[in-house]
Amino acid sequence: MARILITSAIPYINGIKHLGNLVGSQLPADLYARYQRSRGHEVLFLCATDEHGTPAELAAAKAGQPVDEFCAQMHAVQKEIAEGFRLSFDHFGRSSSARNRALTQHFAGRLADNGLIEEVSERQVFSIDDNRFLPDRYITGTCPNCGYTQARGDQCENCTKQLDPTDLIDPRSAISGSTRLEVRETKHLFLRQRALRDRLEAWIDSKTDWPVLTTSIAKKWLYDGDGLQDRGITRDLHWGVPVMRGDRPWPGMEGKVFYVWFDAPIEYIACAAEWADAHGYADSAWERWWRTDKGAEDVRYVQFMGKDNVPFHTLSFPATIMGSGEPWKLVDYIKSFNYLNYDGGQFSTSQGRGVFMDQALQVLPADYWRWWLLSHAPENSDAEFTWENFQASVNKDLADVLGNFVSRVTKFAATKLGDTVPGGGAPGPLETALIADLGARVREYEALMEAMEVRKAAAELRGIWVIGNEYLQAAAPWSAIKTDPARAEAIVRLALNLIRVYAILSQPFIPDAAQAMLAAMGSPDAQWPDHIGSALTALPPGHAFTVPENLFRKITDEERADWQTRFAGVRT
Ligand code: B3M
Ligand code: ZN
Repeated sequence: MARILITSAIPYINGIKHLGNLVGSQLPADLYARYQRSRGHEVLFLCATDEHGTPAELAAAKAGQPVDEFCAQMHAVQKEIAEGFRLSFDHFGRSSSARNRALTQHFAGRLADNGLIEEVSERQVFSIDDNRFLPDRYITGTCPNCGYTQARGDQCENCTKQLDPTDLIDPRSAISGSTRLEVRETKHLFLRQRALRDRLEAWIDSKTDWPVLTTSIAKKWLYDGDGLQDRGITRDLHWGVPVMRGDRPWPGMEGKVFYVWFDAPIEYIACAAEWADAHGYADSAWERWWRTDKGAEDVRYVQFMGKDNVPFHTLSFPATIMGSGEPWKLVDYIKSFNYLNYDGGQFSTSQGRGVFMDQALQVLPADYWRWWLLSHAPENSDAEFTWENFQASVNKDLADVLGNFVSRVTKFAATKLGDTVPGGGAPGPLETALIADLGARVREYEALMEAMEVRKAAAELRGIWVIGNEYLQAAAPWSAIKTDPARAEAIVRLALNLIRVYAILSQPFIPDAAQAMLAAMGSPDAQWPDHIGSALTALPPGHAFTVPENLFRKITDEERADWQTRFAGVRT
C-alpha cells in the first residue's frame, strides 16, 4: 500500500468558480484521489479556500461585509458546492487559518535566518484617487511581452508571464480606472529566489516524467529573459498574514502582510494540520505526510492545477521549501491543465460568462458534469464547452451506453428470471472472449489512471462500457431464453456481475451512479477487479438484486436551447 498526498490548487474566496476552474484542478484531483483510494492506497486529499489578498478585500467591500465574515460565509458556500460535485476532500481548509498564519510566519523566519530574505525599499504604485497602494493585480495595462491590453500587474493572463506592475504600459487602477497613479517609497521583503536557482534547476531537471506543459512553463520562467527573479513577498494591506519573523516582530514591517501567493501554497501544509486538528489527531498525524524526517519520505505527493498556477508551484513554493532548510516534502508530480473555453469565447469570472459551479448543479446532477468535463479535460490543448457537445456526450455515453446496459440487463433479468442472480448454464466462448477483452482493457484503464491521462482514461472506460453492450447484443439472452433457458441464465449472471464491475471502475468519474449501481446489485463490497474472471463471479447464484431507477436521463433539444440562452448572458 502506497501513501499518496494529493492537493488541488486552492480556489480564491472571492467568488464561485466556473466549470473551467473546476476541470483544471479540483475535479481531476478528485478523480485521482478516488481512483487511488479504490486501489487500496492511503490517500490524503486536501483543498482549501485561498482567502487573502485584495480580491477578498474588494469582494467583501462590494458585499458590504467585514472581510473575515465574508470569507467565512464564502468558504461555507464553496464547501457546499464542492460536496455537491462529490469532491472527496479529506479536508477543505482555509488559508486564513491559525495554522497557516503560524506556518507562513515560520517559513519567513527560516528563510530570513538562512539569508534568503532581503529588505528592499521599493517604489510602489499609489493611486491618488483610491488613496491606497495598489496591489499588483489591481493595476491593469498593456503587457510588455505580448501586447495584451488587459494584463494584470502580477501576471499576464494571455502569455502567463509573471510581471511587475511597473512593467505595464499605460497602467491604470483596476479599482477606479483612475490613471492618477504615482510611485511612492515603501519597504518590502524579497525572497532571494535567484540564490536558489541552481537547486531549482537541478530539481526540475530531475523530474523527467513530468507533463510537458508543466516543465515547459517551469523552464520558461527559469531561463527566459533575465531568468528567475527575486520575488516581493509582502504587501501594504490589512487582510492577510501579518509579517512576523517566526513568532518575533519584524522591525519596519509593522502593518504589512505577506503576499497572498506566499501564504497560499503553505496552506497545502497547514491544511493537513487543520485536518488533524479537525479529527483531534496529534501533530504526528499530519507530519507523517509532510515531514521527511517524520515518515513522509515514502509519500508520493501529486499537485493538480491550471497552467497559470505552474510558475508558483515549480519555482516560488519549492524555493520556500528548499530555502527553509527543513525536511519538508517537495512535490513529486505536477499535473497541469490548459484552459477550457466556453461556447466560442472564454469563461470569465469578472464578466460572469459561462456556467458556474452552483448553476451547473441547479441544472443537472454532478455526474453529468463530471463525465463531460473529465472526458473533455483540456490536457494537450485548450478545450471548448458547447451545449451541443455536452448534450451529445451525455446522451450517448451515459444514457445510451452505460445507462441502457444497466437498465436492459436488470429489467430483463427481473421480469424473465426473478429477482436473484440466476444459477443455470456455464460460460461459453462469448464469455471467455469478453473476459479476455475486458481484462486487457481494465489493465489499460489502470495504466491511464495511474498516469493521470484523464481523457484517455475516460475513453477507455467508455470502451469498457461499450463491449458490455456488444456482448449483450451478441449473446442475445432474449432469444436464448426461448430455446435454452440455462444459457440465458449464464448470460444474465455474467451481465449482472458486469454491472457491479462497471460500478467499481466508473466510481472515480461518476460516483453517484456507481453508488446506485452497487446498491442495486446489493453489493457493499467494492473490491477493485484485480482479477477480472473472479470479479465477474462476485455475485453468486441466488444473490438478490433490484432494478435501479433510470441512471441517466437524456438532455432534450429544448433544454439545450434553453440553457444556451440562459447562460449566454452576464451573471449578475
Ligand atoms: N488561488 C489561483 C486560482 O484559484 C490561486 C491558486 C492558489 S494555489 C496555492 O486559480
Ligand atoms: Zn502577455
